Amino acid sequence: MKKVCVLGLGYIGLPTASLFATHGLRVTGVDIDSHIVQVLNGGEIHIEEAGLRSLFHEAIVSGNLIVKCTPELADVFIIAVPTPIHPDKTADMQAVMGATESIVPYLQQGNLVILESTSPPRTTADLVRPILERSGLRAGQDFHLAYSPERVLPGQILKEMVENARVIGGIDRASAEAGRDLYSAFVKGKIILTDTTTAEMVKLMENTFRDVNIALANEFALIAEEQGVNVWEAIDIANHHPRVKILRPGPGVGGHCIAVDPWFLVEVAPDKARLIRQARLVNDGMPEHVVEIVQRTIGNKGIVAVLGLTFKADVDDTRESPAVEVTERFITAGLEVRAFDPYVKYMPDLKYSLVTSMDEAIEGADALVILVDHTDFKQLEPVRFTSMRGRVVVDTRNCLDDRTWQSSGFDIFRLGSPLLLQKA
Ligand code: SAJ
Repeated sequence: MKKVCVLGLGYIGLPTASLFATHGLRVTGVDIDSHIVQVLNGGEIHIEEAGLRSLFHEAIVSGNLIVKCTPELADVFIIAVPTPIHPDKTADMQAVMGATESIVPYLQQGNLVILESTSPPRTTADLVRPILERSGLRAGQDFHLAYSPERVLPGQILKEMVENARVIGGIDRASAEAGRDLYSAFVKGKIILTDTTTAEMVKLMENTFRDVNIALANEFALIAEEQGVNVWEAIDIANHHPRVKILRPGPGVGGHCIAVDPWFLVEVAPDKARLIRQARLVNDGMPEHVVEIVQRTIGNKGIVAVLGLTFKADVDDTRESPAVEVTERFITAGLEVRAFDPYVKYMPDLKYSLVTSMDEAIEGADALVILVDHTDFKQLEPVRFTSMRGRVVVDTRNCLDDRTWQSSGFDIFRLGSPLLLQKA
């Protein structure tokens, strides 16, 4: 039975380790954070993801998964650690370097090493390979080396990890094939083999494609506001064209992937990546725009009830969330904030109050601002909001029905909507 050592037990590493373990491989899950290791060894999980808890339990009960702080001898090493960005928007490769270095003492002839972390082009060949070769072993000759990015959608990780097509880039053909043999233990989607740098580019291109297209939707929203057009209606009509699929505008782009990955292309090709950089700036400008909308309605004084803090609908993840940024900007502008999100019970270091019910958030509020289109928020009825002091509602996600709210005496201001003009 093959033994796999998975380094990094976060949103990608933990499901990956659990899937291998429940498909008959012996797995050692490694995380340098002793708290995470302690939680996992206590039978709990430290992240929320549909189906993960039961899969992890199954893996532990099978006896195939153990969790510890340091690597050990194995046939395969998988690196699934975070690659955040520095404040200057360059990639922070510390975790990848640290994880790679930790493998070196355990690397043996015939091993396979796979990097899964999203990384700038050439990372596997130019950063990971030289570190591993400090062992005295040569990539391609003595051990296999591959890059295989994870492309799963938070909220659907387990399903997509199994069903999505998977790209595996090898330092040579044998490395790519070794990767394919490994992942075919649980991957049902097509497995496509290529070289390491192509696989790195593929991952970055996918997320950049989405970022640029969201930026386009956001730019349309800004133009529509000025032109007296409801961008949501316009997008809906345009999307009837067989070759047009415009995405949704919103308060910005969050999460640890789409708001980050395009910068890795800007970093390696600053002169070429002009559109990519501009798209990032458009999306990063949306939180400020939302604050301006609210300021145009109630000025810089008053209580704002914020609905939604996560980076997107129906997840509990607030990392790089534009909703959090908007809320912090309200505080800086002098507004008082009461925020409610059914998925978020606790956030450290808050400068505003995170309340535990919607009623608490709205009581006495001058404005209601919807920042996330959680399913729960799409059926909101105005009758529930009579305890507000004001009647201003700012909908940044096109959740509410204008007519219902207007006929109940509310002023609806929708991102990308002409109503903004009428009230200005
Ligand atoms: N968003 C919009 N408008 C849209 C779509 C999304 O404003 O029309 C916003 C969301 O609200 C959110 C952000 O974009 O703030 C990102 O959300 P997302 O659902 O587009 O993507 P993520 O970050 O959850 O997951 C992405 C996925 N990549 C692609 O769809 C190309 C996923 O497949 C990747 O595995 C993941 O990044 C990753 O880990 O890289």
